[in-house]
Amino acid sequence: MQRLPPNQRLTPDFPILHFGNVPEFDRGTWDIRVEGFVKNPIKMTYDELLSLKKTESISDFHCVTGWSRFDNKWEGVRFSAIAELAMPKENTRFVTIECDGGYTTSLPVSELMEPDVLLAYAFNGEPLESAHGGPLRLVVPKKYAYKCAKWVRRVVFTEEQELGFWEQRGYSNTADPWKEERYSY
Ligand SMILES: Nc1nc2c(c(=O)[nH]1)N[C@H]1C(S)=C(S)[C@@H](COP(=O)(O)O)O[C@H]1N2
Ligand SMILES: [Mo]
Repeated sequence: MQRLPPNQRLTPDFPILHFGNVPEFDRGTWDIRVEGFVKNPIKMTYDELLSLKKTESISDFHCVTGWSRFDNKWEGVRFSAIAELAMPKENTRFVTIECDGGYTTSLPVSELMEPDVLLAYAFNGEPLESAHGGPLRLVVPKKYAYKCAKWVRRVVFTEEQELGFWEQRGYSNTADPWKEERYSY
């Protein structure tokens, strides 16, 4: 199978791409909230997050603007492990991810439960650089990278899907690089 999705080009670099400014990280006050349609809403400090079971996952990264980067070594907590702690209610089918700076994206719960989906706090064995989303970013290898939200602060389980930042601006909500789902029209 071809490893590069259609009309992508491989880059050895790691471009930095985002809307707005890189937020400051204060380890003492930072927290991550997991709430919405869950039985057990969670608020965790950075240290509490690091105490959860750590998972390493090597995956490829595909930006909708056309670059792809292979073999990214992410470390963090599996999304499924976070969901297990928060215990989504029965009718919960979607998740909105909210970030410092106001960026959002959303995905079906089923797609986030894949074992390669991480809330990542380290990259290549080092704490994740703030420019690349540190202290915490979502990694969803099977989607275009605008689903890989940087600076995640809030994970909200919902019944209906809320469209994310780029999804409200004409980008595909399903974002499958293999089907070249770039735009919503
Ligand atoms: N918070 C936030 N996350 C974001 C974005 C953003 O603008 N804000 N841009 C997305 C897009 S379009 C891409 S390609 C990747 C880029 O990640 P990188 O800068 O680590 O390469 O971040 C994604 N996550
Ligand atoms: Mo992107």
